[in-house]
Amino acid sequence: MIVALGGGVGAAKFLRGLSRVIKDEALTVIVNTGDDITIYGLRISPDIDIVIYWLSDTVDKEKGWGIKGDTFHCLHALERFGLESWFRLGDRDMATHIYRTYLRQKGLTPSEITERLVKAFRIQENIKILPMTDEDVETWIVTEEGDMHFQEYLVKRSMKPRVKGVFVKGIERAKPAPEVIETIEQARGIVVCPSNPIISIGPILQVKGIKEALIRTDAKIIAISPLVGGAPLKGPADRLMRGVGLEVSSTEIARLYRDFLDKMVIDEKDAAESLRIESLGIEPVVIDTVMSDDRKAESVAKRVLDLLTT
Ligand code: FO1
Repeated sequence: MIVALGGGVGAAKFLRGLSRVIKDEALTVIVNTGDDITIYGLRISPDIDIVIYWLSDTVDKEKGWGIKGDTFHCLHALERFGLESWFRLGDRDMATHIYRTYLRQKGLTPSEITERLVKAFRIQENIKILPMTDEDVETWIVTEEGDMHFQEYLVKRSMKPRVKGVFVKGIERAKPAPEVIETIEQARGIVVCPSNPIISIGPILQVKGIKEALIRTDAKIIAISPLVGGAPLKGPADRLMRGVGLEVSSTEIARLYRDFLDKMVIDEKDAAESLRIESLGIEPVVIDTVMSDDRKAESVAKRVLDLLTT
């Protein structure tokens, strides 16, 4: 069994590639839920939904999130009542959030709801998606203009306020979701997806017991850096890393994962970092990590699978 940890568009693109090259081997994806937010009373779990939409080929590939061909009639109708509409929820995407909220009200856990969504979107039988925890957690950003939810910082404020820190509300009482720890212990290989180390992987590592399980497991662990040429292709990884006092580099990300990491895959443009990564006791692997289409995502995934075997 292969296990992947991730969240966000970079992870989902990679996982789509992996799902196409992994054949029948079991793949379990442990997904960040720190990006979750409640809007109009609906619980939205962007990282879970992004992975589901990519793996079921329903995603809007241009944006990287949401459903392809979606319309926004409901959102426009809500604007009539004076409600804010900065978080662009499409009509079909809204159905996912209504269904999630309906099941939560019936008492189902996020893990149980995710399992139903995976079935409904007809994702390959060998793939399981687990939220990192069933407790509600939310990543907040400390900025010069006050604390705000990560989605407010990213989407409403377009990453403009200067970042001073990051915290995950509710993380102290978050237990790993069922199967998370066992899956890490039983895996033959683990991949840390090319995701933001602060707001996508960071919250997963803060859930009680997950980091310890990664240190304990016999599985080989490989991370793929989300940086290309020392910067993220999209998103706030550089602003957030700088904001919490880190250097923006793949070496710094390797350092964050050094307690459990065996190999670090970095982009060709960052090849010069190889020696620094090696000096951390982590094997650097230099490839073209840019996944601009399915074929390139498959080729990155194939290389990572080979690295887990050798
Ligand atoms: N990202 C945006 O930049 N703007 C949006 O309006 C937006 C809406 C949205 C709705 C549902 C969903 O599942 C994701 C959505 N995202 C949007 C993406 C999301 O904010 C982030 O990409 C992830 O949280 C990063 O992991």
